[in-house]
Amino acid sequence: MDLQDRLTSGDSRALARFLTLAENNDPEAARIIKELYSRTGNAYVIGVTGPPGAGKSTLTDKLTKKLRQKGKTVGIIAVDPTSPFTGGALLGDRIRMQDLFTDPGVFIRSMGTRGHLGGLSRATQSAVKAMDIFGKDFIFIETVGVGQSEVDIVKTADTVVMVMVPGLGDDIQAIKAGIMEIGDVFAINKSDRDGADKTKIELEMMLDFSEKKDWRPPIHNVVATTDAGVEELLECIFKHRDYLMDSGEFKKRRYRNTREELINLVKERVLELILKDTGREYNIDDLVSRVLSKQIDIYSAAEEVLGKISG
Ligand SMILES: Nc1nc2c(ncn2[C@@H]2O[C@H](COP(=O)(O)OP(=O)(O)OP(=O)(O)O)[C@@H](O)[C@H]2O)c(=O)[nH]1
Ligand SMILES: [Mg+2]
Repeated sequence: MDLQDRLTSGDSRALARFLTLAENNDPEAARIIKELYSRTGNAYVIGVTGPPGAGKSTLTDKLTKKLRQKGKTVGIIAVDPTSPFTGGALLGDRIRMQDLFTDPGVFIRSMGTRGHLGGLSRATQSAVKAMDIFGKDFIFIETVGVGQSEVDIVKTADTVVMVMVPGLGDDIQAIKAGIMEIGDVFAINKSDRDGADKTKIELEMMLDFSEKKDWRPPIHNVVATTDAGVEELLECIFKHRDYLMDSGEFKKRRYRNTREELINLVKERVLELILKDTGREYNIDDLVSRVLSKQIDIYSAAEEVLGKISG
């Protein structure tokens, strides 16, 4: 059987193999997705993000166990386990999610920041598609909520769970612009620590001041390590899903994401074509030097590059 058949027949080694191809931007991964595209779009994608060490993996582990109890299958994509903030997280995740590694209904994959950033987001999107084709009911994408690329990745989820911890104080102020708009559900994890109620009040106040939308993100106190509040958090996620479905917002989100993905693919492909065209690498660095030394202006430089495909 070839990889494609093994993937659709539920062979998890085939899924692992496929994800490696996707990560390496191997054309075989794109070919398989092309063939099986009609099977995508069924899994519900949950983004889990928040500051380093907030308990995202522990919470994902607990949410996954609840979904398994309900008979659902789960895929987990942990993005960026090699970031400087989270050194060794991969090993940590193995410990935090160890029961899940032996559960055939769960597939866990870590994706590193290898290559450049556009590549990571494409690889993540391919991974979501592969797990979806594979038949997973729910897919988690865990990313550290630091940096635009991580935010872009998690924005492709259907429901984004923002994990906060007590005592963030000024940090909340600093990151609020980015987080307030992408969080659909807020979890204040480590609520066994002091200041959990205060953090909740602060977050509620911030929501009061932010732009009013039809869906007001619920804020939930949880303790991932003891499972306290996790069932209620999962209910909040389901409520958000119902809201998306009933309001038509689900279709709008998927439209927005597909549009963005399409544009990015085209952009990436065009750039690739230009830079690799006719077998000789286009020397973009040379052009940059010429712009800097004012031998050419930047608009003409861009036209020169584009001229390679249009003319
Ligand atoms: N006290 C307390 N500790 C927790 C709780 N949840 C997680 N932790 C601990 O916090 C640490 C980090 O947990 P992780 O689940 O790895 O956090 P993370 O957000 O995935 O971390 P990175 O992926 O490295 O950013 C671990 O030592 C956990 O045991 C909680 O609710 N209360
Ligand atoms: Mg983690």
